[in-house]
Amino acid sequence: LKRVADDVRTIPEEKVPWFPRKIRDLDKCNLLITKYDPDMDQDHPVSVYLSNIARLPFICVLMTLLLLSFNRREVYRTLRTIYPDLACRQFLGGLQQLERECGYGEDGIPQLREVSAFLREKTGFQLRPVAGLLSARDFLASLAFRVFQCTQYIRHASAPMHSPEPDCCHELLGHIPMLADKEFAQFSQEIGLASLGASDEDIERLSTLYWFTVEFGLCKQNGTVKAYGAGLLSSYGELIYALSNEPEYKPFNPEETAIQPYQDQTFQPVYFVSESFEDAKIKMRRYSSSIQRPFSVRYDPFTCSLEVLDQP
Ligand code: NLE
Ligand code: FE2
Repeated sequence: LKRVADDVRTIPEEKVPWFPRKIRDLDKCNLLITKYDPDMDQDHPVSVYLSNIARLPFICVLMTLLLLSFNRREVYRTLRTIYPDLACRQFLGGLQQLERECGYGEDGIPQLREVSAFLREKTGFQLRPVAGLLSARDFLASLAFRVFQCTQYIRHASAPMHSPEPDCCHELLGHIPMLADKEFAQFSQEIGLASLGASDEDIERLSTLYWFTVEFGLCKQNGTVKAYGAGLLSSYGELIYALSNEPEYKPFNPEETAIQPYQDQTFQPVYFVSESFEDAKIKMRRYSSSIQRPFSVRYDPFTCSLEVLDQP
């Protein structure tokens, strides 16, 4: 989610970039970023996804890595055995509920509608299918409305343990259990609210923060470091790596984290560790309130719309 440069949709006469005000406006937050030219790079997983899999309806087949050669049960089982040691408490709680209520499991085939209904009951988050990678601005904007835009395609069967792009395994295993947690849901929405109408530079910093928290965040729990980032929780390879002695750890500090360069092709060389969820939330809130905008926004959960105060 670092695709920032080419995704501004500024209305010429206005200084503030356009942003959605009603949940319905999210129909316009659909700017897709093409990172690979399918004509140039026929073998890249994205080309394969886009050429066939993404066109399927949202049959959210959990871990359908077995597409060609891989055993989905094996993957679910492998990840499932390391979760109790490496995943944070909130994730484990969410996953257990999803196993009970939404058909998560070695043989499970969770459906978008079911999982979305589950999340709405837990935290008010809902899922919305998206055909590919969204621009950072559009993706973050949807979080402001507690809408999570989910990819539908499935990772390339040749690399089941780590996919460079998000896919439905990543959404279902990495993000959904976390979004069932109230505090985490709030954290996610607040990043979204901070992004509305922000400058390109602020969007870049917020998406970097999103990257190192929601995607690759670590936090301390009972004196041990655990994973809460979805990019880790959906990748057996990187989850093991992130909690080994190999990578560098830095304390989560939004000012510093926001400008840390990152790449999205392989494991991260550095991870940011927060003292707790609460701590991350407080620091993030402080950071967000320092972002300069000529107005402020308040979300009205009854109408699923924003009140914009002190408009220019
Ligand atoms: N590396 C993750 C995975 O293999 O599931 C996806 C990361 C998406 C940002
Ligand atoms: Fe993600």
